[in-house]
Amino acid sequence: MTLLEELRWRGLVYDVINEEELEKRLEEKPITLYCGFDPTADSLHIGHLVPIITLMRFHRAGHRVIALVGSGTGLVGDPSGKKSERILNDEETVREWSSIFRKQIERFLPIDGKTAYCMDNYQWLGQMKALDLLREYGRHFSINIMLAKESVKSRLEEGLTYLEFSYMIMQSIDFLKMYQHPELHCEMQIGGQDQWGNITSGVDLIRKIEGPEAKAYALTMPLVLKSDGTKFGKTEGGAVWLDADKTTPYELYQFFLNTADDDVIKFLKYYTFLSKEEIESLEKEVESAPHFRAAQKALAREVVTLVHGEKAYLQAKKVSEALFSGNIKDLDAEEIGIGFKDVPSLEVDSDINIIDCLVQVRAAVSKREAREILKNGAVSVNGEIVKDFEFAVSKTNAIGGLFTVIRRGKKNYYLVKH
Ligand code: 383
Repeated sequence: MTLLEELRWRGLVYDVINEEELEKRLEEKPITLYCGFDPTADSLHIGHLVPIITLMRFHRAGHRVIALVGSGTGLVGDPSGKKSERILNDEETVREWSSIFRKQIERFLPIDGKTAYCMDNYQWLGQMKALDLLREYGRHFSINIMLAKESVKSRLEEGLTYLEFSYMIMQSIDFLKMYQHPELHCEMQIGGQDQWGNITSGVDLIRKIEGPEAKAYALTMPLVLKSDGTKFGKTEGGAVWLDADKTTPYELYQFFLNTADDDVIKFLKYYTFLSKEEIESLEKEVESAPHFRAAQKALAREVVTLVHGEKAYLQAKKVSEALFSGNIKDLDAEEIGIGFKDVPSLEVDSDINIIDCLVQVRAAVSKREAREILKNGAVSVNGEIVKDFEFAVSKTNAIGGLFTVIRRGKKNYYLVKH
């Protein structure tokens, strides 16, 4: 399979400019391509992961890749796919977020300045004079064409300011600058399907300035949708982040582990480097033994290992398995903290009777109910069933002297912190 054939098989090709020519061009000699990321938050999220992994696929196939951090465009705000104007962040915040983005990108691409680069468009956009912008570039942009772009058209009713209207010009200048760059000679841009308008506008600018013979290529990837049609990557708590302090490796593991059977093969193709054979064999397993969730486990393993490394993956898996089987005795205090970050908890500074404890942590609504569930054997403390009404929850028996884990029934966990 050629790279483009592989991307097609993975469902990663939504639209391409010059598909046939691109196919030839990629086989001929290495190409330089880029994808841009605007620092609009203090971390990248899993929506950015598909284009990052796609850059990795090109890099592994021998092409040169550029991850462009948009400290310049981040000060403007892309209207593509957005229903309303963005918040205008100050320069310092954007600069700080850019440096976070750069560090995160370095986890995925070996930025060596030869085969993989990380650029920042503030370098050229930050210096540009208003008159140059209008005279050198503005004259190549037709208002008619700009108004016809989806990102603009869809916002005409809701409202769009001149600031965001100008966004596509900025992104087009980026493509042109990197195309003209003597060392980079970047001929291709990739992005999500929401970026089509901005990317094609850059291709047009290159042709206008460099002449109709200039070759610039573009490829967009589909928006990641779940089988129910909703956007992938959002939880009740918001985005799924690549920063371990915002979304822990365990939470990331759980997120992918909970992928629906109908989606898991598609996501294995998007988010992993597993081969066609491996994915097809997992596809058979989803059909014959869905309850084993082999495909989900492979997906969660690949993503967590890629984003946070093997150690974090093994720990997330261990916590996940212990919670699933109820064998929490295998976990140390750190792992308990990871696994029970969001369960109801109670802080105590001395021993506490089990019945009082069950009521206080709201595992039971009354002492009566607490006795009932104890009698029925529905309560376990640190993995052992407790029936004794006099049992004391104590620091001496706590895991690592810190936590007592209480379970009611099969799935309801509570944490006592000593
Ligand atoms: C800035 C300058 C360029 C080229 C691109 C940009 C950023 C672009 C944008 N992209 C999104 C972002 O930054 O706004 N205008 O959050 C997302 N991307 C990628 C991908 C995606 C897009 O970073 O579809 C998801 O991740 O293109 O929404 O010269």
